[in-house]
Amino acid sequence: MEDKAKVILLGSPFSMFMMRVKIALAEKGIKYEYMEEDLTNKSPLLQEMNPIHQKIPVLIHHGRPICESLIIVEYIDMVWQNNAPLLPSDPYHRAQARFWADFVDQKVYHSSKRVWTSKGEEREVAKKDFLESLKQLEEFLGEKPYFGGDIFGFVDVALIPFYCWFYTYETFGIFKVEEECPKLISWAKRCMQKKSVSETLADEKELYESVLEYKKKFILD
Ligand SMILES: N[C@@H](CCC(=O)N[C@@H](CS)C(=O)NCC(=O)O)C(=O)O
Repeated sequence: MEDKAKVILLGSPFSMFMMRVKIALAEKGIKYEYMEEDLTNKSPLLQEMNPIHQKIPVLIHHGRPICESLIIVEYIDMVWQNNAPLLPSDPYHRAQARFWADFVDQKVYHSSKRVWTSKGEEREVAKKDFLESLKQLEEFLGEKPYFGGDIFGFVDVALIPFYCWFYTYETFGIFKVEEECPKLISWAKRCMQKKSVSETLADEKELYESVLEYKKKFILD
C-alpha cells in the first residue's frame, strides 16, 4: 500500500473522467488524497499541475503530475502492476483496448454531451449518434461479461462512468438506452456489482440536478 501523501487526485464530483481514475485507484487498492476543484475558480495547484489544459483529473504522484484520464489509468496500471491488471499484456489486445477507450472519448463523449447541451434537430442528431456509438460498443462486447473479457479492464473503466449520466441524457433526449442496448445495460449492472464502481459513480438524480443548475447558470437554454 502506498503512502497516502504520495498520491493526490484533483477532481470534480460529476466528472466521468475523474471517475475513471477513482475506479482504477480503487481496483488497485491505492490510498490517495482527493482534492476537489471548483472549475469556475481553478486552484493555483491545478493551474500549476496541468498548465496546458487546466482540466481535471490530474494525478499527482511523488509531486509529479499526470494528466488526461486514459493516460492516468494506464499510468496507474503500469505503476501498480501487481494486482487487478487493466490492460492486456498481449500487444494486439492492448492496442484493441486503447482503440475502444479512445472511441469512448471520440464518439460516446462528444455525442452524449450534445444530447444535453443542444436543442431541436441538433439534439435528435446527437441522440442518434450517441445510440449508434453505444450499439457499436455493444457489438464489440458481444457475449463477454466485460470489455476486458472475463476481467474488468481498461475499456470497462473508460466507459462505466457514463452510466450514471444515462439518466440525464435520457431525460433531455426522451429515450431509454435499455430499449436500444439491453446487453450494454446488463454489462453496466454487472460492473455496478463491483465496489470500485458502485462507490465511485455519482447518484444519477443528483447529477441531473447539477446539470440543470449548470444550464441555468450558464444560460444554455
Ligand atoms: N480528455 C480529458 C477531459 C477532461 C475534462 O474535460 N475535464 C473537465 C471536467 S469533466 C474539466 O476539467 N473542465 C474544465 C475546463 O474545461 O475548463 C480527460 O480525459 O481527462
